[in-house]
Amino acid sequence: MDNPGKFYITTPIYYVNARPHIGHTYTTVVCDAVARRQRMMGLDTWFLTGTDEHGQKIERSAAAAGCSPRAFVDKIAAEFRGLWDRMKITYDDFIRTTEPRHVRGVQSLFTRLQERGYIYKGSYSGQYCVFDELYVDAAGPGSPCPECGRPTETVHEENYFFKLSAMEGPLLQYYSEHPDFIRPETRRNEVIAFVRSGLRDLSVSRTSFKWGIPVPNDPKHVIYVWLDALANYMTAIGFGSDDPKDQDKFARYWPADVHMIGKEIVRFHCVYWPAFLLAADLPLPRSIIAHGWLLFEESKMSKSRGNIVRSETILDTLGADGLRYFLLREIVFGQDGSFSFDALVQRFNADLANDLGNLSSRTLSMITRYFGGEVTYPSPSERTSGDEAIASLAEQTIADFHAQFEQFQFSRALETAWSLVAAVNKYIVENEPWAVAERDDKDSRARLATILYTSAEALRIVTALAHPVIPDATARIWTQLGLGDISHLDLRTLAWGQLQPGTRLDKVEPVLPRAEKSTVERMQQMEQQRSVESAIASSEEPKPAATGEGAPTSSPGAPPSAAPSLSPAGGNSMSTLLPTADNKITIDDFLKVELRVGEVKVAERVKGADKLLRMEVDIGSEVRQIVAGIAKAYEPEKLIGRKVVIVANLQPRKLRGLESNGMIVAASLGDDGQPVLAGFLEDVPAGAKLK
Ligand code: ME8
Repeated sequence: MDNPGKFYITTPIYYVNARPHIGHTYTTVVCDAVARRQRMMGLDTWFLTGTDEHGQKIERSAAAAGCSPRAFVDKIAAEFRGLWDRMKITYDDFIRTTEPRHVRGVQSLFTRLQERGYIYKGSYSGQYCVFDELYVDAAGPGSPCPECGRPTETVHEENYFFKLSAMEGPLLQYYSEHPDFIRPETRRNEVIAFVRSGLRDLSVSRTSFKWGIPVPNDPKHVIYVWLDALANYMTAIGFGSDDPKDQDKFARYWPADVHMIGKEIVRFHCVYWPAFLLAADLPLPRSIIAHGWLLFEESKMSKSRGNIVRSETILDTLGADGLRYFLLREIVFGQDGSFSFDALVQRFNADLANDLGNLSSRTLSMITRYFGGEVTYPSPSERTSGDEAIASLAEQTIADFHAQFEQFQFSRALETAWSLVAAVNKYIVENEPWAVAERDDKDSRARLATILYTSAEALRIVTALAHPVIPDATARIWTQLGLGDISHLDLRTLAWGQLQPGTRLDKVEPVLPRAEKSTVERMQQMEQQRSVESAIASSEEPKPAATGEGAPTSSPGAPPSAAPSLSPAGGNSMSTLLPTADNKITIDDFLKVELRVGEVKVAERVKGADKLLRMEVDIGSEVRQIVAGIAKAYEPEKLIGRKVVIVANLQPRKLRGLESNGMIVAASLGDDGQPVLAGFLEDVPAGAKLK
């Protein structure tokens, strides 16, 4: 039944309880690069992404934001989609679990499992983690969830159960017969150990909330979010539809070739999902590939830790190619990798602006200058060993790049391609075409033509290979090479010597300009601004006590969070605001805090207190004296005239005998809480209120 010429790849469907960040972008870019390349390799490719929109977590986030779940999920799903469009993600479909096609498909899967005797009714009394939508065994009231550390809630529910215990043997047999089903090997071993340790039946319905897909014929229950969510991979391509066109599509693409996921959701994909499919007698996906985490300041970047970086910040400064290249080149696929703005800008400048950008602009402008913009004719007889070396390195690069990319070794594949770029740049320097051009004899002219042909042909090959990763810049280089639309390129036939002499170049323009030194600072400011905005506007939960977030058996265990947090510098924390039982404050509580823009008029050190600065801050209606613990991070002179955010309605308090009337808002970084003042990119007048 399988169609060998097709390739179906999926990302996880992302929760819409908060906005996307570069962790989500990472998985999506990896899948996009793979999908683009498979299309260029002639495969009938289908690339699916989407959003996971049901469950109590989302119901509560919507309530906290003061809107209906429907309005809430519509807004965040649109943000994901908009971001993927800006990132040049070529998804073929975007599934939302609130769509009728999905609801129908999930109900059909549920009924199928029921009819085959794998679902029965029972009851559960015990602890439940709302965040992970998980029942927690052997935990007393209020005890923390072993996955995320948040307090569990006690529930008594009548539920439908899936006979997961019956799937232990079939799963183990499947893993052993399909060694490539779970990759990498470490994850496979963890999963096998987990299943061997014994499986208990799984509750697959909930009555404690409403925001979900009703169980067929028993609408008091909604279907467990993970059964709902996992089914997206099939419902999006027509599972559960009566329409023959949908049925054809399902037959054409199922089973998926790759489910790409982060390592924290391995258990759901490698145990529950195949168990549901085996029970339903449906084909299993070919492979589930779990990558590592993007870390920021040593801990997993996640919305709940509050240490996220938004892709928009990078898109606004470096563009999609810069972020795409960095994610695939810098992070060794499968392992955890750190993100930093410094590393991002360094990579961008070194590899893209300098290496590829220079190769492209110098080669194409010399062809324009010396040969009127026509690709040159290499001399057939007088090839030097240097010319030969570039040609054979290029052939080797094509072979190695393909093999490495196929193995998901993106970083190595790009390293391979950039070795060719470096070799050609060196070749150009050594052969000095600009000096050869000075000599006006026939041999020199032939030599110049060969050097420029060799450089242009190598540029063409790197451009073709890198296209799935940096689609924009490569499409422009391709056009400038006179080759038209790169989307027609067939990667299978890529070989040395295909660039036709005589081809007319298009207008030559720089494609990858260097990022200025100030880019890092600009990005940091933008992130700061965005985190102030989202701390104020968001419905995101406060940070939990950090514990491991985990894969099946022993959790991979993130270290305790060293995440930056937003707090007023020098004292009280915002989290002391009237938290309710679930650690949330109401909008009314929030509105009690008066946040205003202030302009620093005077700033000076406080004698005998090396951390404190005394400031006079204009908040529109008056000038306030504020004492803040930011002296180690900021020179007083540099603060004069700076716009800051202050909490204006705090009771005055005395610090070193000085009355402080308000607090300045700052991010607090690292273990020593180094303050970074919140600010604005646009000009805002002193006194403006934040809300
Ligand atoms: O788990 N580093 O959704 P989610 C790398 N709805 N990848 C990261 C990351 C990080 N710091 N943070 C997130 C869910 N990701 C479920 C999935 S699928 C049927 C249901 C990526 O919004 C990574 O792919 O929490 C991870 O598995 C996924 O986003 C989790 O997204």
